[in-house]
This record gives sequence, C-alpha cells and structure tokens, in this order.
Amino acid sequence: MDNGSETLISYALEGDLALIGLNRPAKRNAVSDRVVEALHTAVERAQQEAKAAVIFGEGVHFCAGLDLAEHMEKPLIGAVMGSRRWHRIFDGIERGGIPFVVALQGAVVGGGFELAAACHIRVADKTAFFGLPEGQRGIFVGGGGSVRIARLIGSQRMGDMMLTGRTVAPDQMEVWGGVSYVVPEGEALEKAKVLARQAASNAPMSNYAIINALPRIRDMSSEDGLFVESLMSSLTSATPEAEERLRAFLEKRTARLKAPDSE
Ligand code: 1HE
Repeated sequence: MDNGSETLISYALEGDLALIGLNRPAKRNAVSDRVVEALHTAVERAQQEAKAAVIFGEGVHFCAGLDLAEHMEKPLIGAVMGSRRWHRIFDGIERGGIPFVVALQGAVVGGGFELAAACHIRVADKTAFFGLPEGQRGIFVGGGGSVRIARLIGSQRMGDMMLTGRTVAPDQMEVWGGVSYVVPEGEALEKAKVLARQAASNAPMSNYAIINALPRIRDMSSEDGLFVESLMSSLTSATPEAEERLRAFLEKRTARLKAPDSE
C-alpha cells in the first residue's frame, strides 16, 4: 500500500488470495494511525479482487499492538476516535465479504491480538505468545478485544491475562479456543495460505453467510437465530452455484469427505 515514503502494509495477489503483511518489523509491527489506515485500504482492496485473504506480520513478531509512542501524544478525544476507527476497520474484516486467515508468530500482543480476533481463522506457530499488557500500560483494550477476545477465550481468562499481564503459549491458547491451529516454527504463513485457499474454493454466497450470519446469530436469542438460519439456508440453496455443487456431489463428480489425518 502507498503510505508516503514507507510501505507499512504490503499487499500481493496470489491467485484468488490476497496477502496482507504488517510491514513495520523495526517497531515490531506496532499499529499507528497510518498503519491502521493502510490496513483498511488493503482489506477493502482484497474484498474487491480476492476470494480470501491472509494477514501476516513481517519479522519475528506478528504485532506489538497499539503504537504507544503515538498514543502518548493523543488528546482524550483523539484516543476515543482512534479506538472507534479501529472498531470500524476490524468490523470490516470480521463482517466483510471474504474470509480472513491470520498467521501468527512471536508477540501477538494487545491490539495485535485484537486484530487476530477479528479474523475468521487463527494459525499460530510455536514461537507465538499472547499477551494483553494494557493493565501494565495504564490503558484498556480499544480494538474490539473486550468483545471478540472475551468471546473467543472467555472473559474470565481475558481478565486474568489483563490483570496479571502474563503471556500465554500457543498450545494453551489452542485449548482456550483463541487459535485453531498450532504449527511448527516458521510454518504459520504456509498453513494459513492452505486454509485460505480451501475457504476460497467455497461458494462465495456460503462464505458470505458464514462470515456475516454466524456472529449476528450469536448475538440473537435462540428463536431469532434459528429463524435467520432458515432464511440464510434457503437463500444460499437458491443460487445456481449451490445447484451445480449439489448436482456434482450426486453425480459423484466431487471428492468425498474423509476422516482427518491423525496427528
Ligand atoms: C513499540 C511497540 C509499541 C515495540 N509501540 N513502539 N503493546 C505492548 O505493550 C507491547 C510492547 N512491546 C513489547 O513488549 C516488545 O517490544 C515485544 C515483546 C513486542 C518485542 O520485544 P523486542 O525485544 O523484540 O523489541 P523491542 O526492543 O522492545 O522493540 C523494538 C522497537 O520497537 C523499539 O523501538 P526503538 O526505537 O527503541 O528501536 C520499541 O520501542 C518499539 N516498539 N512495541 C511503539 N507497542 C487499540 S487499543 C490496543 C492497546 C494495546 O495494544 S496495549 C499493548 C501495547
């Protein structure tokens, strides 16, 4: 992305996949206002020209969270507006038009964890560690973490992380539900691409329903959720693409599901 003199966010198309890289490794990919705006541009572009996207961080750390140096300079209203801007941009990832897979290594901290939580699938390598040091810094989460991270791992665990400032290893985070895959060191990006390609091969309308209906249904009563589920179900079935995919299965033109490989 064009960010003046620096490329703070890299962008590349690889077939149907958009690859979006946090590209400020000297500052551990800390998220400044310019970084979050460049991320927004990349996310919008990916929604236009890709079927799925991978977000990753350059260097040994995924992301050190909010740019604390810039934050210190902000007046109170600037901090509020900044947080609301992150909300809108991360919401555009979580409830946009295509799936986002995130590849994590090293520090996944504060706003970096909040960004990861806005993606649909999280892959961590063994070097990843998760932290919410806001309490130590005298601030609070502001990038949607109190909603998204709390729902992923539970508000008790999130509160524990924030109160104690402890970091959590990827295997533990997988048990807690904060990541779905843990892979050997250096393999998170490749694994994320494999998963994103699989998601990209789905019917776009199904992906749209998965991304947009699931988080909304979670916020509804059971009765309303089941009602919306029926509407989404019939809407996706009514597309020509669904008809062709169903026919392909019945005519044995498509691969059968298999039991997972043992690990
Ligand atoms: C930064 C930031 C940052 C590094 N803002 N500049 N986030 C945090 O509290 C995490 C703070 N960062 C760290 O704990 C460590 O930097 C790391 C564990 C991520 C990496 O450690 P290390 O030893 O590899 O790097 P470093 O030497 O600490 O940092 C390298 C440079 O990046 C250094 O700058 P330099 O000019 O001295 O080279 C650091 O100052 C700079 N740097 N992290 C600004 N975060 C929407 S609300 C969200 C709220 C939050 O995200 S709170 C959590 C903030």
